Amino acid sequence: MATVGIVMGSTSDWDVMKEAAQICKDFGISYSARALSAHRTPVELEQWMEEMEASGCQAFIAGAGAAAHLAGVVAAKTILPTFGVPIPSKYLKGLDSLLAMVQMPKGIPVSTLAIGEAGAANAGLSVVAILALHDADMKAKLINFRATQAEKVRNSVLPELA
Ligand code: RP5
Repeated sequence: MATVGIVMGSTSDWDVMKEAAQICKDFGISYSARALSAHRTPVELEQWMEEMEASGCQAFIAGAGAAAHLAGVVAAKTILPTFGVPIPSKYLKGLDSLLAMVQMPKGIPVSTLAIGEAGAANAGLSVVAILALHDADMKAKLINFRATQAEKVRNSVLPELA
């Protein structure tokens, strides 16, 4: 049983998508991460999603690059919240991925985050926020995360001019 399903179009996406997995780990949320493609392995993607839903998954995070339709396909197959992470692509640097994900037609939403690592981490944090709605322990962890982050900024010191 995994609470979050993290899927990406290729193993080459893992360097970015591991940020989402790290957030899940840090907050004690179980996850299952797989490289499954909407166009290379559509049957396996559907099977994995069915297994995830049957075992209590509560949200999906999907990362893909270039013609990044994976998150849209995932969203089409579930009513669970689906977050999309645009992966930086070789030639268009992820702008293609971002536009493909964020321009979903009305009716099947993909909640799309920023391109790259920040987007992947924020997808994880978005799932944390959803779980925190009905989980006091998760809510406390998220408040503590924000406080720690703010404290780092408060304590930061800019370098002196030469
Ligand atoms: C997309 O094509 C994947 O999500 C990946 O970002 C991109 C390149 O895949 P590989 O050629 O590295 O497998 O489907």
